[in-house]
Amino acid sequence: MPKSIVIDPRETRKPGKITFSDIPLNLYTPDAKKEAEKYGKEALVRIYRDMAVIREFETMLNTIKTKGAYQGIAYDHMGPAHLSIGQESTVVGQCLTLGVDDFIFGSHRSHGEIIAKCLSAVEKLPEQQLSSVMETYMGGAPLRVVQKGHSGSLRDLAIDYSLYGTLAEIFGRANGFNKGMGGSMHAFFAPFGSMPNNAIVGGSADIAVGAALFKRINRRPGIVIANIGDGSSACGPVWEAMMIAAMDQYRTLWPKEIGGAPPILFSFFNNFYGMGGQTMGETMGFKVLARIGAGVNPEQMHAERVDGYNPLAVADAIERKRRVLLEGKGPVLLDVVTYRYSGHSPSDASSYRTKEEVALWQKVDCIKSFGESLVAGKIAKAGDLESIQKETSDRIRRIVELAVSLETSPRIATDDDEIGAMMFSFGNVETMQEGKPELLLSVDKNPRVIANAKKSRTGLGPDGKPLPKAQVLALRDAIFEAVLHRFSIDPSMVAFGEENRDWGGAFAVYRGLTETLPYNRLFNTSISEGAIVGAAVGYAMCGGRAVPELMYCDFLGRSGDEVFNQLCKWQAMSAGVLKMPVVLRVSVGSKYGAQHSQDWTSLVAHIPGLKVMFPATPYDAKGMMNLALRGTDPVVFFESQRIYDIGELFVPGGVPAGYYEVPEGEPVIRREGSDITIVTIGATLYKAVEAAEILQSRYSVSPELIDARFINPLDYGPIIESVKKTGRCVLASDACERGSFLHTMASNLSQMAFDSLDAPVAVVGARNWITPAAEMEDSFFPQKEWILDTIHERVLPLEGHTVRTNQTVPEMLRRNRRGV
Ligand SMILES: Cc1ncc(C[n+]2csc(CCOP(=O)(O)OP(=O)(O)O)c2C)c(N)n1
Ligand SMILES: [Mg+2]
Repeated sequence: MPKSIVIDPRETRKPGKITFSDIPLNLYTPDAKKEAEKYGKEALVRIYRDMAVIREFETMLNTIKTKGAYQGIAYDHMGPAHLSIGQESTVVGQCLTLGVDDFIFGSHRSHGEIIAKCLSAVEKLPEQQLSSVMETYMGGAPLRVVQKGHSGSLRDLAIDYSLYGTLAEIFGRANGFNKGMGGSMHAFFAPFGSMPNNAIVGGSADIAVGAALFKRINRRPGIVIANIGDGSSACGPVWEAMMIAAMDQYRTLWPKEIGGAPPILFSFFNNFYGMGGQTMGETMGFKVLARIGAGVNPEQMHAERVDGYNPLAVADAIERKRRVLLEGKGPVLLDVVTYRYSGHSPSDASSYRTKEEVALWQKVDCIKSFGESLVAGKIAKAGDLESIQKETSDRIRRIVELAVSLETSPRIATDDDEIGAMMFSFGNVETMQEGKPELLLSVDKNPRVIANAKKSRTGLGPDGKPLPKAQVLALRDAIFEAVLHRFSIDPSMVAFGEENRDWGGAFAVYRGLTETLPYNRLFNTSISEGAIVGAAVGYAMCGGRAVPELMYCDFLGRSGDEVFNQLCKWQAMSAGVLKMPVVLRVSVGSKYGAQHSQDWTSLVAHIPGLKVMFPATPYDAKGMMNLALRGTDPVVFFESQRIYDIGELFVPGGVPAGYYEVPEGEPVIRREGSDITIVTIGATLYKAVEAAEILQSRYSVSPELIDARFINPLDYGPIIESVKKTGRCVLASDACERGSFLHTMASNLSQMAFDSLDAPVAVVGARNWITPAAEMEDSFFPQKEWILDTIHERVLPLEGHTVRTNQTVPEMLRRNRRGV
């Protein structure tokens, strides 16, 4: 079903010019009377109080970091504290009109955001809901600490609770909102709409887009704000996030009732510095950050500059933009002008700016100025404000006392039962959300399902010989079956990436899905690998299941941060509060040269927090995809382009039509033998099958062939059992030999099965070169001869064998010396 938008040369070649709309700069006009009417006296005083609380909280952290004590309470805080002293009005203004359903994501400098969002929720939540959150979150542990001896109102208690949960988190304590696993730069409190903060500059941008997509697609209320710094406006993933957020398709192709573009607001807290780099005049060329929006879409992202030193100017902008977002007309960009007096961190000597500049901003300090306006407008008396300062200082002192005490606020155990147990959630969840999955066509009417029904489910004919490829249910069909099954039962499931829709998936894995799924469940994205993965992370952490795709493994570098720092870490950094049901499909190429033919399984194997799977047969592809798609952990699912066409050659009966799963982490024996164990990962299995046949027929050596199929988690048990029997082991895969995961496996086997080994464990990998042209590829990827020659030279001399390649130890030495 091709798209209906026609690109007409008569239109696109017409001469003309684009005119831009004016970009408003600081157009809010303060009006004390109107503001008092609109917000009421109490709310205005609360703005002052909230700003004062944040200021005191961060002043406390600064004092502890620089002097080792606060109000006489000594403490050595070893971790970071990126303070936003001076910026309080931005966050309090932002949260003034936000509801609990509105989410904010932030940066390394987000203590203020967490506190502002929590205090806003404390004010807005009905009392019963408020106490229920506090009583149930982490089994009520943080609540019990602040409850002891507290005599004020429930909302007052909830303020203590918010501050204590945040500070305990910063200090790495078990009562922290994320059990101390997030710490200062990653702390958050989801029940109040304060979502993960990110130590990677700009890291929240694409994650927040994913959260906004979740809201849109699953019809959830509220908007999503990505609070990021001016420095982050130069980061690739931030641009990618804006591109995905601004895609035309939300308005042109998605069902109207979805409501338009995802409700995402990119809020740049523009303090004019990224550490010491000055974004206005030095490291960037935009002069005014709000200009960025004009390059993104005709609406110019509704961008404007807001005076972030006036909380009410920020509140006004958020309220107006919120309406735009809820109407589906986003994305929105705000350039929120602000300034931090504190250094980038407490150790920053501020050598990049003058004292005079800091003094200029201090003179118009947001808290001082706002206090003065309250007094001038007769909203509060100077004495009231002094009382707020005093109460705040007493409150922070109380919280610090509780948070520094190891007795009241212990740390979690640093072992596998505690930290290790947070790495994966091992969920078994049929559907991430309730409801009826949206399908355009029932599964049985899907054209590909109908076509597949005519195919042989086994790759072997009655004579035991492989059937022609066109007749068999291939590996790509097997993946399709698993994906379609989960789409048909989990209403929250979405898949997106490049060429996911009309093209039929980059390698035809999704052919037929377009007919069955509306745009809001299966869509093409811009060519934004970082944001594709980042959006999936945000979508999943809000409670949906996402299947993003990287067209080639070689593009993993483009999504490096999202895979290596986000996808893998948020379950543990949230102490299990968040789940990460994301299956990242990664196609491993061949025949396309150096930048399209690399197996990078080893890169992801190295990163804690990822499950890594690499099926090599259709049976496994379906069973492993089924397994991945009902879990709640991030899985990087590798698929080799070399074998997308292959039928099932190992499992008698072929690929079952119904649902089944491959047991997690279990390697499978493809051929039993007694003299040598050959373990493969991925498509190298088929080269090893050829080598095994020669070993048996030509040299009477009986090989046991194991397909690891999992990289993490991996049960070494069956491999060790095999090695115990054979005493010898060779490992082979298409990954470049140096740094390959196979070396980890070899090292583990050498230690775990040392007594059974008669020879060293040998590794056969691809050459440590660029992948040459298709015609020369056999000199790069492991061939059956390499396996045989390696066995002959390093494991078990094969009588009468003539080597074709040099797999000797001196050659290994030579190659390593040359770095190849
Ligand atoms: C990807 C990345 N690069 C560099 C850093 C180191 N770093 C931490 S904060 C920062 C400056 C960020 O500036 P900005 O986005 O304006 O936020 P601000 O610190 O001003 O709040 C840098 C370079 C990082 N954390 N992540
Ligand atoms: Mg900055």
